[in-house]
Amino acid sequence: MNAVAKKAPTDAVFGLGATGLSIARYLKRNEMNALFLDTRAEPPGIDELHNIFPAAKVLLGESKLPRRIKRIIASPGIADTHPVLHDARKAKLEIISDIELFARDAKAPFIAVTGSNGKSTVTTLLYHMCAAAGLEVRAGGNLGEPALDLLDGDVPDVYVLELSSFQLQRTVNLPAEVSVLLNISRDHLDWHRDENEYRQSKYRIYREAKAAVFNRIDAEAEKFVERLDAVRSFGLDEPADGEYGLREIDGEVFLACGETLLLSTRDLALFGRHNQANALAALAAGELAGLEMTAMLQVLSEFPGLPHRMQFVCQVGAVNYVNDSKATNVAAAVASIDSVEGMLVLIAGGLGKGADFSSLAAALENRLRALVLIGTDAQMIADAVDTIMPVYFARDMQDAVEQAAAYAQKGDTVLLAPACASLDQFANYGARGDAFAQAARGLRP
Ligand code: UMA
Ligand code: ADP
Repeated sequence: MNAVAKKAPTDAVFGLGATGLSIARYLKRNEMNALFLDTRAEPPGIDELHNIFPAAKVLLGESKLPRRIKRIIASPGIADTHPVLHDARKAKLEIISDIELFARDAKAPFIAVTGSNGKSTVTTLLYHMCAAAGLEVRAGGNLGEPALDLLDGDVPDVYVLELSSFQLQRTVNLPAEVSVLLNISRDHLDWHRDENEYRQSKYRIYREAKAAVFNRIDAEAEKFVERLDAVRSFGLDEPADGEYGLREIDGEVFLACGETLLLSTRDLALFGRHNQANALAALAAGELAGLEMTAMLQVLSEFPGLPHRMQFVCQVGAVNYVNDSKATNVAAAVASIDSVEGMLVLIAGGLGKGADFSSLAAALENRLRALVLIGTDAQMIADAVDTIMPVYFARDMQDAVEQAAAYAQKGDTVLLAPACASLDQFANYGARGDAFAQAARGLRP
């Protein structure tokens, strides 16, 4: 054992999922030690942790604050109400996210992206735009590759980080080169104390930002960016000078900056109105980051979107099957419903995270052939949309797709847009989308 390892650790790493392991690797690279804890008896990262720190002290299933700890680096999935974090706050310990460590150590500028919906799409667009403009770029954070892993290896020209409200809430200093807040709608009320706390954690992205992109429909966001010189807004209305928005000329709709037409929405590879907003936000952020417009427009004309986001799966018996498993909250599901033309059979349900499902009813009015519900909060959705008929319940995804196929008529779309998290029935939204696609491809015309 070396001298570093012998010292009692003063850091506790809470959570042994993807983030916890990236923190362990980061501490190892920096010759720091820590104590590790996870509420589960068999957390997913335990074997990998032992590879990184063979002699690590690990407390499993623990709900007591370890002694002699000065700081807790907490994984995003653990809510602030957890007794360990509650006691840590009482003891005035520092509680930080992996993003705080990233921001302290990053040797290249970073663009930070948050929002209730569209984060992954915009983060990925910006990644491709930076690459197309000739920059060395690495992207991650909530997107998948944990932020601290991005610090391993050569320093790029720029990082692009997708940030969740959980990560932002525990980040003290975030001096992003450009901060982007796409939109805010109700979500994660099973983690945040209330909607206001959730909103404030999103606005937090602007606090130390050097430049900012905000959505024009959010008047509160505008107040947070007033102090900055370099600000761009985006929206789906007509843009004023220096703003990003949509302009209609002879029935054709263009992405535009002020009076300048940039790209016809027909040439945008992404699909749906919400993705026009995402494209505009990415252009605004790219401009503030100094990217060339031609390179950015090229990306917009080619990037077809990420898997499980409005992904066409197949056509069976003249019915289209579309996988939007990533629509994990109500606003996202409404955006998907609005993006589909014609009548639809909607498959929804899962873990509702304390959502209010009533706005689904308005979006589905005169559009719905049938609603097929799955998962824990199926009944809650049925109760909230009781003006909508007909509603059916399914045992699992296979059953849901088979029922949907039976209710769909020629020309309809069967849309998976669950408005819920997947974790009651699947490992993640990807597994849910795969189950939908597999069931749809297995249908007989
Ligand atoms: N958990 C426990 N006990 C623990 C620690 C975690 O039960 O001691 C549970 C959590 O409650 C949660 C699950 O384990 O249900 C995963 O939590 P985690 O914090 O360990 O998650 P990671 O594996 O580190 O993944 C996290 C993000 N997940 C969450 O914030 C829940 C991933 O975003 C992200 O890609 C990854 O860090 C790398 O940065 C996923 C996500 O669902 C895609 N994010 C939410 C969203 O987008 O809506 C915010
Ligand atoms: P996030 O990373 O924030 O979850 P994604 O880019 O993965 O966002 O998109 C997830 C889902 O959210 C999409 O499948 C779509 O249903 C919806 N969505 C995407 N962008 C927007 C937007 N700008 N406004 C509303 N809904 C959106």
